Amino acid sequence: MQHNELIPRMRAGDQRALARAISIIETGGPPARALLAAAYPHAGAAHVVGVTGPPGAGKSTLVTALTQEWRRRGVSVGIVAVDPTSPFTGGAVLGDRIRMQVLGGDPGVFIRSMASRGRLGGLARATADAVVLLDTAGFQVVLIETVGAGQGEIDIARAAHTTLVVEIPGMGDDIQSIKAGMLEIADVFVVNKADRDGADNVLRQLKAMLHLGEHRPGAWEPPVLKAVAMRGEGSAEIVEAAERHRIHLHHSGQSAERARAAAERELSAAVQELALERVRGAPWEALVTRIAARARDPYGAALELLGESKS
Ligand SMILES: Nc1nc2c(ncn2[C@@H]2O[C@H](COP(=O)(O)OP(=O)(O)OP(=O)(O)O)[C@@H](O)[C@H]2O)c(=O)[nH]1
Ligand SMILES: [Mg+2]
Repeated sequence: MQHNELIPRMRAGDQRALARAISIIETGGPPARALLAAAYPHAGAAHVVGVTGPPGAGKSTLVTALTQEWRRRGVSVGIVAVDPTSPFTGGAVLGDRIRMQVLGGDPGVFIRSMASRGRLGGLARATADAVVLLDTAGFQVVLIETVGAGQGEIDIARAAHTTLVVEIPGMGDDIQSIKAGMLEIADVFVVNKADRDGADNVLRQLKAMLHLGEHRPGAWEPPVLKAVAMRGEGSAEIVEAAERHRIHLHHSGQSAERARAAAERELSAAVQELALERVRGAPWEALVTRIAARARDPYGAALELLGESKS
């Protein structure tokens, strides 16, 4: 299959073409950029929903349940499960596959696990580009599952229009598992595993935490919703909250604002990636050695690499 055939094919619903295209962008480099350039004008219609939370919170189970709910409503769903762990263990990826198996065989669903393959710019870049491809392929909702562990994952979540933060009872009485950053990015809180003791406690604490923050009139108030993802309970309310949030973004003008902020991040990341790629030649290792030995300073070395004279 020629590269330039991939975009029309995946837009016609060919999932093999889409899988191939995502592999190309995972690898990165000029073929990835050519593909993305061809895809970009077609993207922008999907509702991108991030699902993040601590390991084992039931994110994959929830993603499966939400997908089933959206499918009942006739909405097509593309899923990107991001595995920030070692590409060699594959454990989480395998778990996701098994968990999401029930979705197999539906042409309105596409599932892809992403692992870091050493692409410059990392997993966050590859994920953002994969989302563009799913969007281009016509999926109306694109779900991104990430473990809310570090800055990289928060960056991934930031690329979403709507971010669901999943919490569970039994992580200690206080919800310290919620990092400040997570509180900021949450548009909807989901207390999953509500079949367990302590769910109402977590619910109350989250609501109390949210009330502590300042409330501006007309601002979005993140709802706190209970779920038993394993049994699909709460899925309808969560899907509805996500859709309400999307409408809020449009009516409040935040859609346009966020699109600009995203465009700025994209541009800045692209400049970084291209600049790095351009200079990753022979002198790199030698310069690193010299900088480590304080025989060279990083800015001077960077200017030299970029071919500019020192000023
Ligand atoms: N009791 C209970 N268990 C659940 C519920 N939802 C998921 N689980 C279980 O929690 C475990 C972890 O579920 P996953 O969906 O793999 O969780 P995850 O957050 O995707 O995990 P990682 O991707 O590895 O971080 C599984 O054994 C699920 O069956 C629920 O609502 N109640
Ligand atoms: Mg998972």
